[in-house]
Amino acid sequence: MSGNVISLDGLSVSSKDTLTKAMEADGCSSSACGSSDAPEDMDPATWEKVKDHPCYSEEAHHYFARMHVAVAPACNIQCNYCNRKYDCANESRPGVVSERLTPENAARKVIAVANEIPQLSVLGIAGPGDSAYDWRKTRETFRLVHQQLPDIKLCLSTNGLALPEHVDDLMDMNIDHVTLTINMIDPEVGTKIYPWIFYEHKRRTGLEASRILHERQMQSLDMLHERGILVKVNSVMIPGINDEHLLEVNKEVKKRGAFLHNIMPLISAPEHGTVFGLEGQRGPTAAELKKLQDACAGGANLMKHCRQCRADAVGLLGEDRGQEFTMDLVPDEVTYDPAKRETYKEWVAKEREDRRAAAAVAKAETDAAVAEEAAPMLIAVATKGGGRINQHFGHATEFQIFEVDAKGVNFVTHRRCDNYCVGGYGEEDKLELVIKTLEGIDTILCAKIGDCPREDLAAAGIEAIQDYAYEYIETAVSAVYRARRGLPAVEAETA
Ligand code: CLF
Ligand code: SF4
Repeated sequence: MSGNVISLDGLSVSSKDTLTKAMEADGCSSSACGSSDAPEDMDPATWEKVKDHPCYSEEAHHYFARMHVAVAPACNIQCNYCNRKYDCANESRPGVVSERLTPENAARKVIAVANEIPQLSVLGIAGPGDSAYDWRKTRETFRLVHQQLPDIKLCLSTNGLALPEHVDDLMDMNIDHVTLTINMIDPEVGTKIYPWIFYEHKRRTGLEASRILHERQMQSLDMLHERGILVKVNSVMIPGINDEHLLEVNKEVKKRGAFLHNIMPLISAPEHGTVFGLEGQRGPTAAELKKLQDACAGGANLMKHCRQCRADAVGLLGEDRGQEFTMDLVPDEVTYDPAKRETYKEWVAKEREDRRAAAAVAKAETDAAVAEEAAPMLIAVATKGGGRINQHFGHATEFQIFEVDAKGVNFVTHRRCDNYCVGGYGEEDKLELVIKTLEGIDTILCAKIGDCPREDLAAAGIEAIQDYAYEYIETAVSAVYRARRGLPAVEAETA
């Protein structure tokens, strides 16, 4: 087996330590949202905007982290899936936070995180209310952060109702990533999602509320697109309410120039205290979500690696290190030290080229050797990031799912599961949950796995393989596929 062990060549000793620590930090990383396009698939200016943004580039999410600061508590609409009073550190969904920050504290926290997490590339403001409605705080936070860390990308997420008034400010601040949450383009559908909005000093309900919201969202999208700001549209998939309608939304936002469309499953439970949760409105199954995503092929590019982050999330997508950076742990005085981030960026530039080259070799060989009609395989991967198979099965709280066939290896989605192995001791019921999570999966690739879980997985028809530990995901997935099809192994070049 060729060993593509992560290459730290070119880093100083202290930087290697930092990097190794970062790569081995607890918590699972990765999964996906963002364009899967590579530099050759887009114009250089767009690539420059997305290449280090973990949400806008599927490739970047293996290497770069985002953080959110919860500076914008006020919101101007009510969504039936939102209750901002609910807070649980183990809960991970938009609108949920543990502590709200002033712009000054937020800027201090960003510096503290940037000094500790070299992967940090983006600061996002995603609530816990609406970043455009609570604009004064959002703008001041961005101003303070940009003053001290000019290379951090600024990003915001909004429902769009208050955005048109602030688009010129966005241009002045060089903000080139905005997420608009658009759940409908038909106000009739909107009446089932939004009980009210607050607009022009007045609370509005029913069809009037949804019509105004729709018009303002379309206006926001048009204004951003005209100005060259990349727009990602987030839509919450709500079975029986807007699931089929989201096909129309996908077409419309593509027509209006959205860069990406991120269709997210509704997260709904009675204990969240939301209208939908209390009414028993269910979220979609993984299969329903995939069916909708497949049906959207040909429309706006889909992001499939979204982790539905908390409004105070910190770290690689899929991990949340927010509890390491609560304000009581952030020093009163922090000075930004760019050295670690600069070293990390240099390392990533080399590493992603190596990875791309290795994946291209594997793909070309597979294309040439595998019959078109060969059935695809679904392979789950345990990873902490870096595009490598580098996580112990028992430590994985989610798996990245790849589909491989004669056309190549593609990231499909991530599946979350409980951490069945706590403190090194397996718990049978949690393993059962993991096995359920992996339904339909043929093979799992991980850095290590014990005999007991391996046997239980085998009994469920899932083969667990640790022979590709620390190799690139795509090359390993391709190798497994070739082996299953009885094709000779490809000796990929080592990094
Ligand atoms: Fe945050 Fe959103 Fe910016 Fe990313 S998240 S404001 S674009 S920096 Fe990313 Fe999190 Fe999904 Fe959002 S994974 S919820 S898509
Ligand atoms: Fe909650 Fe966001 Fe909807 Fe406001 S726009 S109600 S913060 S989900």
